[in-house]
Amino acid sequence: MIKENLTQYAKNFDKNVDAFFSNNSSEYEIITNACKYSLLLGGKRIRPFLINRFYKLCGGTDNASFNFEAAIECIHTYSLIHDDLPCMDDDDMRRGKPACHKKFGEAYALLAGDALLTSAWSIAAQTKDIDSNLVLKAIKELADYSGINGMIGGQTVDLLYENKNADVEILKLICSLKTGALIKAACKIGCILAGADQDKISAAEKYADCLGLAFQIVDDILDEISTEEQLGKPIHSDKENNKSTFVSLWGIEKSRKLVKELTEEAIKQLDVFGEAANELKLFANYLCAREY
Ligand code: GRG
Repeated sequence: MIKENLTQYAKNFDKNVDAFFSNNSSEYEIITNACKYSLLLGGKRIRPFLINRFYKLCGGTDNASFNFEAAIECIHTYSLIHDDLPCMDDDDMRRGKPACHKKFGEAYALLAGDALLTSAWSIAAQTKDIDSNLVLKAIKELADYSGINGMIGGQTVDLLYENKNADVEILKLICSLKTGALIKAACKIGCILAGADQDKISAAEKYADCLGLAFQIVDDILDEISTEEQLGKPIHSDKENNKSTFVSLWGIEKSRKLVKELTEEAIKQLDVFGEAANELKLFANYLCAREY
């Protein structure tokens, strides 16, 4: 049921996000094509789904949060494009297809990432039917969680600890910023756009904290036990880049136990929302039991 809801959401998202990307001159259509190639490569759409559902959970009744749903996926996609570049993780495949730089070359992949990041702000700023103070607050959250004290900070610590033995505290820091920051931004932005009170925003934030960590541990487990075909991307790339992972530090069994505890903790945080939060509870279970 939750799997179908997410698939249906992703289908609808893909149909509508396309409209944000067009070029005024065919001279530079390669960059529009590179952006759309990566954006429409079949991601799970977890972050936009979270914005959408927290918006609805906090009383949003229309589709006004869609611009932010598109914006956060643009930022996520840019991070994947840049992360796959030879100067970062140097991965050739993404979502089962050639990575952006393999398809369009490194220079255009760099530009496509830049274009997606800058488009995100334009798309978010064009939000209609929501109080502009709330839109501004949501833009700030998105920028902060994507930036130095968010995803970029996490990627930086990750790079600094290549070829060094990161301990669990460092790994948690990397995870909370690199993976957790955008997930947290998504949950909070959905609430903010709907004008939710601070108690609800804080509950969403705690749900996101647990979910983000559990999600990354699951990612590490899958990297250990799955095949390249199942994941659609190279496996063991952390090992090859001499990076520690939760699995390399804890082993599979302890990692799985922690995922279970974090999922239960995430679910508990949603009690303040009442029965309406059942779908997001199922979502936490689904995400942590995923096989790809
Ligand atoms: C290079 C600016 C820059 C940032 C890099 C997010 C990130 C930081 C790198 C991506 C690589 C990575 C393993 C990140 C951890 C978060 C994660 C598990 C991303 C994959 O997200 P999914 O599973 O991907 O939502 P899909 O393909 O479904 O969108």
